[in-house]
Amino acid sequence: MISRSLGRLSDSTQFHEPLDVAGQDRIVLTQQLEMMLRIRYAERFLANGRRDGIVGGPVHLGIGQEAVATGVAAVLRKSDRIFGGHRSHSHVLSMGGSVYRLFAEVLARRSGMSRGMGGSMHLWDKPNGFYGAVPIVAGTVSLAVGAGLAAKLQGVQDIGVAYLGDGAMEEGVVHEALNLARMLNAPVLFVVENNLFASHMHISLRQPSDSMVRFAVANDIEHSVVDGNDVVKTHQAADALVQRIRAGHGPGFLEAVTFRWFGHVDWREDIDVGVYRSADEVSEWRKRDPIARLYKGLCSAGWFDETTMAQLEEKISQEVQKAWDLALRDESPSIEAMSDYVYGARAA
Ligand SMILES: Cc1ncc(C[n+]2csc(CCOP(=O)(O)OP(=O)(O)O)c2C)c(N)n1
Ligand SMILES: [Mg+2]
Repeated sequence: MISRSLGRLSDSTQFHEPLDVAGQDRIVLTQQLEMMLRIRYAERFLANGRRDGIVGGPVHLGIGQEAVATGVAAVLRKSDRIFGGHRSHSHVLSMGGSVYRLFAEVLARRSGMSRGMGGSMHLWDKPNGFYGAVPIVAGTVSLAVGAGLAAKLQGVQDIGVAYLGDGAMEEGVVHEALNLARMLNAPVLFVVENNLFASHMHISLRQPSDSMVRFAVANDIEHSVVDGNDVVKTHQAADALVQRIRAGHGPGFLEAVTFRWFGHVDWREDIDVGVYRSADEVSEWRKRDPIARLYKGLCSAGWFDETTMAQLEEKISQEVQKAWDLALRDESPSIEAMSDYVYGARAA
């Protein structure tokens, strides 16, 4: 039987209440609400585009998980070195990445983040600190350690950041990366989005414990575990870890417990193929919605109301619609671009 070390944190019936925003900065929280809405609206467009056959390649949606990247990005700099994987729309957008260029990439337009040749799982936005995502699970984790180490050798206070999932924790390279990061005291933050699933398999079928921080403990790495649907707690935990990393005390490890509303890939819920994933569980987790919880917290504090929320949603909806329309009108890359940039050696 799996050891449920996470306890309440992984229980879908818990944490439905509004966030406690007492003592928090109203402007920061409003910006975080806006960012989470931007990520969600953008992913909804991608979901619908995929469903309607406008998007050709697969899209891995993180709707429901927006608070993780939003809370973490709040303590990152554009000069940091951030790496992601197959589900990285939120990672790139939370750093200020352009929704238009994300759409253009997924729609295979030459204006896309990877010149339209990579799609949803090959995002790159170095000006905003995003050094890249690849579909190979755990494929960028060791790169983040190297990039952090490079910053240390360069004498700058920038850090490497590796976003990975609970499934990625099962790859051998992650354990080498954790060990090396600690042995060299590399300035790197590991952010594990523990959404309890890898593809269609629940964690209880894959690991003897649902806790990811146990691997940080094993490597003597400073760590925290938070409700990843609470942007305030995620932000606070990331802040404490990153301050320590920038001060030269070596790596940090943040486990954010969360859940994706859609299935593994594209817009379906996967309640038919999922082991342990039922319509009831998805609907319970929807009540733990990171956006609704922050919105309700802001309302309780008297900082927000239905009208301001409607205005904000209208603004984001228009912004995202404009980005989509613009990207749709762009051209696809030429055939030569493939030999120049994919199989050839022309500089990016
Ligand atoms: C090395 C490798 N093995 C398997 C796959 C197929 N695959 C893609 S995503 C995924 C599950 C990853 O789960 P997790 O790391 O928890 O991320 P999540 O999808 O939950 O965000 C798998 C097995 C792959 N892309 N790369
Ligand atoms: Mg997962």
